[in-house]
Amino acid sequence: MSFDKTPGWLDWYSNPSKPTFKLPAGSVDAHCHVFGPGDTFPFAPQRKYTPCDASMDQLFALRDHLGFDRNVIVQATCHGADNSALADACRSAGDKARGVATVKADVSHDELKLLHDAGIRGVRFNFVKRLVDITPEDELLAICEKIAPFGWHVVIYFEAPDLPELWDFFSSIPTQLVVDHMGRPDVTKPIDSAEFELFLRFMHEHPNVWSKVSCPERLTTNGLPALNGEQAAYQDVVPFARKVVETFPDRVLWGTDWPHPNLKDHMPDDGLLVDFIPHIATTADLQKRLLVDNPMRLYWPEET
Ligand code: 0GY
Repeated sequence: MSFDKTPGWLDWYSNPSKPTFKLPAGSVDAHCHVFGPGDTFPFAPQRKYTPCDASMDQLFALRDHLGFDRNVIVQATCHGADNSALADACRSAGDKARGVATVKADVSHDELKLLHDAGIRGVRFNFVKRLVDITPEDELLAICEKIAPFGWHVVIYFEAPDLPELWDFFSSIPTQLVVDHMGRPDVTKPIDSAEFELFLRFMHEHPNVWSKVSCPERLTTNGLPALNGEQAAYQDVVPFARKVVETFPDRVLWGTDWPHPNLKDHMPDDGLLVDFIPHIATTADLQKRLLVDNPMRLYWPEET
């Protein structure tokens, strides 16, 4: 089946630079996606966007080019609850990939077992209204019960203004809970604004909550400033990500977010994104925890 991309769609960067920052051995890109290819793994009828293709082979080539050892591949909303492309990528990667799926409340134990055997270790609950029709909380809690026997965790994607109303529901989730992209802070607000303070309090009060300190290219309002010596790209995001890394060094993860769905003004060079890391994790110890120790503990516990 062939698909027409959403008008204005930006394709992933085909020739990323080699990062200057040398990733620690065993680093994990803990947030990335595969899209199709649409003729093999059709996009879901209920999707809110139609992307370009971004195959597992292209993802694995990027992994090797950037110097990562492993990937955590997150089901993208354009594939709905059909996890075929994700499971195929995880299986094909051998032990070098784990996955986070999207499932419905009526998913069976046998279906979950197949996903587990492919390498899936979590489910994603999405609260971003432009991406999904929101699933009722009772259905999400039913999913939590079904994944419990597998020891999976839950990944949540929401935007900062929605945290107050979601707080109680998130608090009721019994598993480890991983927040995508720091709960999407508004980086034009001060770092000590009530909104970001609430997010930090959420992490303080819930020892089961982790955060991906990913997506500066999505959170920035400056676009990509000219690189200037030691200056980081996406500088307006640096204080936020650095604060989370330094406050919760054992509960942070990092990922490229390749192939970067729904960016509107620019497509990042993934090599430059890797060069962002030492600006938010400023010591070798913090870098190793962010890129190796933490994702390994969550996704490959048998090897830690
Ligand atoms: C991300 C962010 C986005 C999209 C998705 O699954 C998705 O479609 O996650 C977004 O549009 O903000 O993490 O990839």
